Amino acid sequence: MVKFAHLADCHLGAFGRKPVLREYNIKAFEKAMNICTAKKVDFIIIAGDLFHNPLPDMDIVNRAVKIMMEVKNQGIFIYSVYGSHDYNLASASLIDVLESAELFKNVVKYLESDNRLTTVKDSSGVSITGLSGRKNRLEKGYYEQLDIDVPDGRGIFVFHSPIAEMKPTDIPEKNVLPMSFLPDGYDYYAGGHIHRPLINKKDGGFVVYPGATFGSSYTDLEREQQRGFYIVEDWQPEYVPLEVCDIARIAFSVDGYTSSEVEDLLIDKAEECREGDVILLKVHGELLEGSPEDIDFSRIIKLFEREGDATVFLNKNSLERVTVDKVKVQEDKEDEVEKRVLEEYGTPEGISNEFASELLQILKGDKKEGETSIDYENRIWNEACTLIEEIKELPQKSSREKEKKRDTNGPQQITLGDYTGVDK
Ligand SMILES: [Mn+2]
Repeated sequence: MVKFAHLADCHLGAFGRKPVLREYNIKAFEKAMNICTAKKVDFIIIAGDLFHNPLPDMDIVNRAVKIMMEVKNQGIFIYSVYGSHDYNLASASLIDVLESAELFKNVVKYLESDNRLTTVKDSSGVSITGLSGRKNRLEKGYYEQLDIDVPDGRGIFVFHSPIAEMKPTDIPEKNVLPMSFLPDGYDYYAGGHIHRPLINKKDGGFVVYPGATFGSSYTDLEREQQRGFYIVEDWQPEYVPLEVCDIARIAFSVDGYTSSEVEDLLIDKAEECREGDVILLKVHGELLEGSPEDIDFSRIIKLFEREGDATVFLNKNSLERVTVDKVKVQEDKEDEVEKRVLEEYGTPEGISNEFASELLQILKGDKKEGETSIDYENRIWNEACTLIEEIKELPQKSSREKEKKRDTNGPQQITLGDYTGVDK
């Protein structure tokens, strides 16, 4: 009777600028590997996004290698595919390096020349076939032309893509793959990419997303859900929860309060709050009077931290000052909406609509395949600075304020604001 573990989306190295969360993340992985060893699984499948970047920090790599080495020394093999985060088109990814070191086996045996996907056989007799995930669902083309040697006997298909029939509502519709894309004839479909546990069936086989072992973004942590992986015994998946810390989620609406009232209320809340190793504090809504800058958030955070017993993450992205005048525009295209808003709302003195629109285009730029978050932020930042430099002779109130803000708070401000989607 075969027994294997199925994990995905470990994202080791995520929360690069938040060491406490980065540590919980790798702890969750370590715990999962220890459970796999204790339960004596035959092998382990990691369905993509083992690492958060194609080339993660070396201290994370070192820890991950040690953890996986122990598993290997118990005679347990790890099989993996690339995820959208650890795939690197331009050069080798760490996954390739670790495969060369025989720490695990990449099961994507794909021959580009004839779109042929072959299978890897584990010593238990189970065949494992895999296909990687790519950024922006570039793997879709592979599925469309795929030619697979469906294995005789028991087989597992490993993939890293969102399946339309299992898609949670907050994942965008575009680029999901229909379940019919998954090749027929497998006993188990080991999925990755969706960061929450989901289970379905295709013919006789289970289609499973174990979800993230911890999570890779604040959005992940904000979701109240289980975190863990599956152990599949005799083809029946059983969920194994992983708990490494208590997360307290506090949402506070400022609607109807002035900025000074909000400060007092949050201080009271902080004094009452006694729970959570990690506190996600979300302050949202529209102030009755005053501006978000009037609120002393650093003092509030210190109080919530309870002298270091908790780590606090503040999200005040949807906190607004008293509305000036809401602009109403109705256009079909995104570009047209932006253009109309700029026309109607206007820009600060000395800033032309053309400049504002150019800057907006830069700030909206997508992350490139294989680009790390830090490289991405730096590139966008540099492109924006270049544009700002170009019009330096003009009065530069808004851009200078921005520079000042960045100097004092560092790029962390940007990361805190990163609430976009599962896989950013
Ligand atoms: Mn992922």
